[in-house]
Amino acid sequence: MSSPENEKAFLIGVAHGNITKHVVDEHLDELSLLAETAGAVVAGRIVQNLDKINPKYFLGKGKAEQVINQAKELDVKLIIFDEDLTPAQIKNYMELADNIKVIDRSALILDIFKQHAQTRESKTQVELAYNQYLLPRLTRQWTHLERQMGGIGTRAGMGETQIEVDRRIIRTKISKLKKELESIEKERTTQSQNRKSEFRAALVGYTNAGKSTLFKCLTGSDVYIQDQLFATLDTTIRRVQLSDAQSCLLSDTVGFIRKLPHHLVASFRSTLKEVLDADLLIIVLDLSSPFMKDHLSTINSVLKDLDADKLPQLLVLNKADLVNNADRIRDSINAFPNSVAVSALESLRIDQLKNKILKIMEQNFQTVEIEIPYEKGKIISDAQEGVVVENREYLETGVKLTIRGNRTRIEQIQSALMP
Ligand SMILES: Nc1nc2c(ncn2[C@@H]2O[C@H](COP(=O)(O)OP(=O)(O)OP(=O)(O)O)[C@@H](O)[C@H]2O)c(=O)[nH]1
Ligand SMILES: [Mg+2]
Repeated sequence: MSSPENEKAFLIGVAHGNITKHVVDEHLDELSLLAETAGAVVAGRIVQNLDKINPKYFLGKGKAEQVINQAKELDVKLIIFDEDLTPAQIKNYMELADNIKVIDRSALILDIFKQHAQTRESKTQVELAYNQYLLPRLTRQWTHLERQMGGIGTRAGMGETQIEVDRRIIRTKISKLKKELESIEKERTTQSQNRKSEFRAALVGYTNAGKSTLFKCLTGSDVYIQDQLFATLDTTIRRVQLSDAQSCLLSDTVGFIRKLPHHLVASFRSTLKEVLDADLLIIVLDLSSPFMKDHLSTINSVLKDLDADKLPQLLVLNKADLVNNADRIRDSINAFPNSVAVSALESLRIDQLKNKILKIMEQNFQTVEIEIPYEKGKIISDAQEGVVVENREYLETGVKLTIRGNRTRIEQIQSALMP
């Protein structure tokens, strides 16, 4: 099996319809990062203008042959299309290209997910998405390639067990994975029920925007941070202390990307929906990226797809330390009404962010007065946890407290006082 570290790759982008060459170039920059994250070395990129998509090779036949020949000359073993290829197109390329693998963006993203999955849940999710992607693409050539070459785009799923050429086996595998996922999800739902009484915020954003770095900065928890796409696949939930009296729960989860393969969105749907069942979405954007606005629209369309577009949002413009131009920072803050510019890496303006979260949290705060008899000493101390004590008065028979806090916490305290 070839080592993925030295897999030389060509990237192919196509300008057609209203997609200009300039846009294709930007998309290829991103594809290049994806390829590097998967372990490839990008040896070149080809941007092709097309009036009409050729059903057989996506590109015209002449161009397709030219690309393959160029690849052979430069000892390139992997060709990656930014566009989705149909199963038939992949098959045609396999016939044309001998030992050169031709894959699309979805296969590349799936490969990265496969490499980065850590827990049983994410491994099962990725495995399911991969097998669903593979099923219509399963051909003799594919299994031949997988066995002969391995590496990027063929690593996931099959490989080890050679006889899995039969679609029936893949189908059985898919239904088994689905069942397994259901049972993992059940366990997780039980755990999450216990957190319902707390204010929950979720970090959401484009991959590599700095969500995990911000998570670490806010919670002190040592999560995995890398200058890589999809470093995080699994969700982590920790507490953030927002002020002396107030805290909330914060989650860090998988990032989004343009054209996230729909099998992956489907597999991760339940995890994502649970994370997004929050009181506040903290959208993390990379202020230093020229594509920040595109990233935001990708995020919003995934959120819409997951029915989470109506939740309160707070925009965090991260990596402000990389932007030297103060005007640009100010313009961006003005352009996005509910936003704050921070540097998670250098812990800049994190207090301002915490205050903003606190303000949103306080919108659903209540202030109540309660009287607790002195003999209920434990309740007296419990009632001052997780709330702001605005006034404390010592009466003859007990303490009168004026407390302010989130509705659920106040209700908990009140019910503890019920006879
Ligand atoms: N200069 C600078 N770099 C940052 C900042 N925040 C994060 N980074 C860097 O950006 C890269 C990605 O950071 P992560 O925190 O892993 O990003 P993420 O959004 O969790 O990414 P995925 O989990 O891969 O989707 C790392 O190299 C970080 O060190 C920041 O405020 N300033
Ligand atoms: Mg991360």
